Amino acid sequence: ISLGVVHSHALSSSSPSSESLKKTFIDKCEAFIQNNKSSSANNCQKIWSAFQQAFVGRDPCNVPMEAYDPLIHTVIQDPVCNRMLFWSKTKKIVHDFTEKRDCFLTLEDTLVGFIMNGLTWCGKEESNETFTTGCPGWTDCVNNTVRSFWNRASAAFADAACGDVTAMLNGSIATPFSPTSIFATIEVKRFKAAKVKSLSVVLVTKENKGTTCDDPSLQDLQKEIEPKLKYNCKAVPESKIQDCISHPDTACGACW
Ligand code: AVW
Repeated sequence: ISLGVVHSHALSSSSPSSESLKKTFIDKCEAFIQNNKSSSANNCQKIWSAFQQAFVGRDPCNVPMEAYDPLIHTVIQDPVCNRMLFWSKTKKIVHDFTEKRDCFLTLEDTLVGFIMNGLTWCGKEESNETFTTGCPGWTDCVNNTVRSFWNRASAAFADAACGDVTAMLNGSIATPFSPTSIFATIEVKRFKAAKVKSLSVVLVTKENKGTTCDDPSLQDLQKEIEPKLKYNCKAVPESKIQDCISHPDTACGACW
């Protein structure tokens, strides 16, 4: 089955320092479109304009997620039912996994997620400039330029969810369903039973240690989703996922 998605992680991961954010943005945007023909209706210049208006000339600690609405509405992105992969505290293993195979799609495999992954940016009051250094960190202020982007992009990704959705959570930490995570505060709240049939949690564990699917935080997750939405959870040893990463020919369905 062709998803019309080519994982483009390898194309560019360099971060700009003195080089302009615009060039990095347009280059990554065009590289993505080259490799994902299903997104060829997008215009990178138009997307850049919609993106930069969210934060240029604004206090970098006062950019609400709604500032990125024009960006989200400018991007043309096909929903990919049954293949959407959400994650929390599992960034590395999830992307090592999706990089090797086309059966799952994360936010970072979509156009805006791919472009902004690894980048830092912000504006300044009374300035037309775009900065890539000296920007507020993730927890320095609630409405910071970068965090609001990821909140808004995550909301759009979750709004597009349909069919069977998967979430890879970390079974090596005390609270795999962290109440302050983007997954808990934004994504789960947007799964609608009218479109989403089921939520399958893959709890990545270190060899029979750590949390299990009975964990209280996962019970909270189950309570949080609409009752019509089916829920299941499976603890999967990290080594099993690592095996699947090393053997990309293994069918995705055999990985957990
Ligand atoms: P995460 P989420 N300081 O692994 O559920 C700096 O907690 O929130 O998973 N950077 C941070 C901080 C922090 N305190 N907290 C989070 N981040 C950044 C989008 C950092 O880059 C996808 F669709 C970390 O790797 C997933 O389903 C990233 O946020 C979901 O949202 C994820 O934090 C993952 O977000």
